[in-house]
Amino acid sequence: MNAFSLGVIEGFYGRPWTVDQRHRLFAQMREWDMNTYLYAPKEDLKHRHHWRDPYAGLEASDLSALIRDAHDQGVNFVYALAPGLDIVHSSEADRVALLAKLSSVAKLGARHFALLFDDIPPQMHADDMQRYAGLGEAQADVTNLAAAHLEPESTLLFCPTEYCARRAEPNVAQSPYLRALGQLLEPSIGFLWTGPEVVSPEISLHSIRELAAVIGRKPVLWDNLHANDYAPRRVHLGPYDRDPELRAEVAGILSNPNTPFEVNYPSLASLADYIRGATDWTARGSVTRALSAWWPLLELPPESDVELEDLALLADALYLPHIFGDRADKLAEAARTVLKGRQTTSDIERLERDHTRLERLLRGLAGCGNRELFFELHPYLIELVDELGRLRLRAGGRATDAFEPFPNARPGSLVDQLRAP
Ligand code: 14T
Repeated sequence: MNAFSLGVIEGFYGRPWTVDQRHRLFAQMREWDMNTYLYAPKEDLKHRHHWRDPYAGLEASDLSALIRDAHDQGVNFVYALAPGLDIVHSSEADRVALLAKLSSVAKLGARHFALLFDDIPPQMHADDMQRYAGLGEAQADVTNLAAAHLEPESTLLFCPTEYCARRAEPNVAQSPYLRALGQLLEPSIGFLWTGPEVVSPEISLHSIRELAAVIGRKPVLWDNLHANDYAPRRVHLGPYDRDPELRAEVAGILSNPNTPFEVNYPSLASLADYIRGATDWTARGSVTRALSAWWPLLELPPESDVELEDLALLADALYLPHIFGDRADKLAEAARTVLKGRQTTSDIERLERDHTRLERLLRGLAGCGNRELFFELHPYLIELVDELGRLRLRAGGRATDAFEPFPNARPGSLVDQLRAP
């Protein structure tokens, strides 16, 4: 792809988004100036486990309507196929099956494709070992075959098995696998990469330049910063927080976000904001802009007394996989003073104020028009309100018995932090 690819990957394990959610996503993407949607839900059987099977009936008509809608909204619909679980790269039957599957999806309207080889068994089939020096050679061969088969205006993305530095053997610079791909993969094919880790807290410019030198092109970032499919009972409402200079080092940024569709507005709006951003861009400013833009979509009743700052507090508590936002850090600090019996007036005030904020937000959202969003956020709000309520009693000296923490708080969650001595 020539233009910078910016957008969304539906690429997680677990329940895929609904047809209706995807239609709403495309409309939103147009507003965000996002141009790429990568269809890769792990649990669509015809995407991965049964990759050879064509779509039929309702599935086929839904997919074709979706592709049309994406293109109407100015979004390139990229259909990803993940044949890696059991493909025999040298098998004529499998090569025919692969091309036939791509053609069948092209018939439904798709112009852009991806082949994904992530999360597959590392062992090659015995037949492939006869024909190829390694897995990189085998994957490059079938991917080039697919590229040659597609229409001239089509594009192709490739996701390697070593899709982050942690998975590169022995490392990025010396991986025979990545080197083979760099040499063999047609230059027009895009190369997906998640950074140093599967979920990368930071992605240095140097790490991307090092990879680019090996693969002979700038990678397209498959960013799992907001993904939550690996962490039940966690959701990420924080900003897209990366070095602004990263934009110039990659051929695109695609976010594979939270599995519950409705909670993804802040993360995706913030990614769009990051791309638009000037050099003085900050994560903090971006999250504020994203939450303000989200506000009307919550459909709060007119009599609601909820404040934007209440929502900002929740977002700071459910921030990013590795960190909390400022407000949540300060709240956790105040909570710790209470548990040590050393709270000052300002600690108590903060606890009371933040407890009040989250209570008000819980009540407000309970009456909001965006029901799905309320249902997704409800468990997190209950947990926080409950824990803060008990801390508040304790801070006021009204809880004489031992502090009973919220049962089963997820380790690392703010609720868990609030009771950490
Ligand atoms: F393709 C890759 F770039 C990628 O990220 N693959 C999966 C992805 O579908 C998933 O949503 C994401 C976040 O959980 O990570 C990859 O899946 C994994 C990663 C692991 F480290 C599955 C199991 C793992 F142990």
